[in-house]
Amino acid sequence: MNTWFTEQQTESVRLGLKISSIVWQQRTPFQELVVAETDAFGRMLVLDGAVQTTVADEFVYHEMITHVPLFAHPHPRKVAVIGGGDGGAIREILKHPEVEEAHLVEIDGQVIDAARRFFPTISRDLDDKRAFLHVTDGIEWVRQARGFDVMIVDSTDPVGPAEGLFAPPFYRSIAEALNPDGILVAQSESPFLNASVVRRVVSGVRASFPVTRLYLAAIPTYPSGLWSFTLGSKTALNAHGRHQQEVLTAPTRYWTPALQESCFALPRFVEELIG
Ligand code: AG3
Repeated sequence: MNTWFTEQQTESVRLGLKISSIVWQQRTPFQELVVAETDAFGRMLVLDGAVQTTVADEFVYHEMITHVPLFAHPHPRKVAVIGGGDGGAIREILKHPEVEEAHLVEIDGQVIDAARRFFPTISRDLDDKRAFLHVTDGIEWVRQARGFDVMIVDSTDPVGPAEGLFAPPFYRSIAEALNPDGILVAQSESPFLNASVVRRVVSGVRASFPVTRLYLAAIPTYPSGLWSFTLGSKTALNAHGRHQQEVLTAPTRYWTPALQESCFALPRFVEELIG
């Protein structure tokens, strides 16, 4: 089979991946879901034409969206992921022994079902006794949530069901759901190809969090390969050094203690982008 999957990332940029098979394809009530086998990155999950995750590079995204905020927090006990139905963020969060509850709030239950069925290495901890699954609208759910230490917005691009997850009122309601020392992280797209989204997320988070930082990671199957995450903290980020002890119950492949200390140092063009 000589078939190519193409993601139209912008009007003038496409990503092409050679695929050996389409494993599953379905229209859910929210989006078009495709699972395909790629030659270069292994099995891949696509929602509405946008690559969400591949078996070969998912570790970068899932480790960086979780360990950076969890180690920035002095005692992350209660954590929530909004989106992230594949379960990769939950798997990483549960490597922290001090986490007592990891809530997953996914609007599309069929993403969770597909992850369980086709991505066992990513979804494997969704049945952990510290994992709590809520198949519901994240915006509504966060409005009534209280007492969280860390909230992670693991969303798709800001179109369709995820649009409201990029809006300032959502960050405000996350700030209210967090404890006084709480931390938010949201995936904030590519500084090369989605500069206006990066700015939108940073300014939205700044409006509700006194401390706002951006950090980057290299994710080859996402637009431009350079991806950003925006962190908001209600208090100063004090270097309590928890990341220097070997506290994780399973190893990481991208995140390291040294990366934790250096990840907020940005390339100049990104510093200028966010002002
Ligand atoms: N969520 C971020 C995916 C955004 C990728 N965008 C794109 N390919 N146009 C990933 C979910 C993984 N848990």
